[in-house]
Amino acid sequence: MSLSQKLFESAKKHIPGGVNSPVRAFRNVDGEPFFVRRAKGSRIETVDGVTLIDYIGTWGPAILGHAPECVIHAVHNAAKDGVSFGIPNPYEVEMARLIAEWVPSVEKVRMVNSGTEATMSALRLARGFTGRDLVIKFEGCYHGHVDSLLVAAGSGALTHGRPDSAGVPHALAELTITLPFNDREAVERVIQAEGDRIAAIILEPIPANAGLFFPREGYLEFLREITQAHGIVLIFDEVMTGFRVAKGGVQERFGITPDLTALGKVIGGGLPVGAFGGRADIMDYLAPDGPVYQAGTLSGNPLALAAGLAQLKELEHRQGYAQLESLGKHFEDGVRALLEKLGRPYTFHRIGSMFCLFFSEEPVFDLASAKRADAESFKRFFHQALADGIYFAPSPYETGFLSLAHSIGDLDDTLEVIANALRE
Ligand code: KE4
Repeated sequence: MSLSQKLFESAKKHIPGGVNSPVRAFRNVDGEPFFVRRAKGSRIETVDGVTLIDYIGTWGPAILGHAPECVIHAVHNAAKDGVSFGIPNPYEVEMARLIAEWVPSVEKVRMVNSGTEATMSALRLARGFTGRDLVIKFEGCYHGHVDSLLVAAGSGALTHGRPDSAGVPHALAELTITLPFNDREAVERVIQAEGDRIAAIILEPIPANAGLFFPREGYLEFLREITQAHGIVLIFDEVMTGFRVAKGGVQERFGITPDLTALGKVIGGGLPVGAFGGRADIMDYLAPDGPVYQAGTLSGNPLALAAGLAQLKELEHRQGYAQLESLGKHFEDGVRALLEKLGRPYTFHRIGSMFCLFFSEEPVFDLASAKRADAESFKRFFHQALADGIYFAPSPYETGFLSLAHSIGDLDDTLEVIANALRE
């Protein structure tokens, strides 16, 4: 029995499913998780001494690679002066200024401790600001474990949602309308029917939690226009894409200005951080100035913000986005050449340092098309790649990440492993 197996048996005694977040349990690949001892750069080392090239990067935060010196140094330095205050501290002012500078749609921002808190708070704020109750979300978009957003599509395209998790009251799920992504008519029909009751539309502008797929030409612009016309708050959930696909996220790449943005992952440098921000007239509805309550003991934690600031500054200093694009292009060219050579016309998506290989020969543009990919082929591919030293996400409904620590050699070694895994 490996040490990972022993640890997993022990973990299951006191942790539900043996994990502190479900995706880590490897259920989507009929497997059991390994346990990590340490991580550095592009590599992780398991407790059994196996080294793997990591393409998850703790689900997005490790954009510089694991344990970058700048982050370690910043956390060490900050910790010497105290690990938590619950009192305003200079790191908060600096982080708010940096976010407002990098993400022009953000005039004011509040720090929280996770992406879930960011989207949950943005939703409550939109409801408080508009005085309306309904929200629209999209199938395949994941916004954290927020009750109002763990809602599946109703039976018909127009009907209100039903809970997508036990514990979410029907009465609450009813206030969420879940629509297919990239379907303009569905949005038009709902807004025509109930536009004056809708507080917000929330979406991942590039969905990355059902694999990675893209908005159709003009779709984001359409959502911006129709929400503007009906006084509906447009919320971009950029927890994954913010500071990842560009300094200013998807909204910079597509030139769209949402009313509110949820952020997380990269801005914490691996420590627990989320944020939500946007139009000052909306943000000023938050307590203590306004009537919408939102709070957090560890919000603006000095260690977490020191880590995030160090990571963001290093990213800018190294002109990281140009490098990530170059690494991503090299990887994409390699994968596409492989798929061609092996006669596997699978759908491969990439934007910057985010990528996803669908085991499907069809176009993927929403959850339904993503679900038509072959999950069994993915499972075999995942386990073969892992056996050959490459750690991809243990689910076909996730996105892979490159970091500045991935070398061309890493990518070329990975391409050889992919070729072998595709032949299985
Ligand atoms: P957290 O509460 O997990 O920090 O963030 C929730 C969240 C919100 N919005 C988007 C777009 C997200 O991708 C996430 C979390 N992403 C998943 C990965 N697909 C986190 C991994 C996990 O759940 O363990």
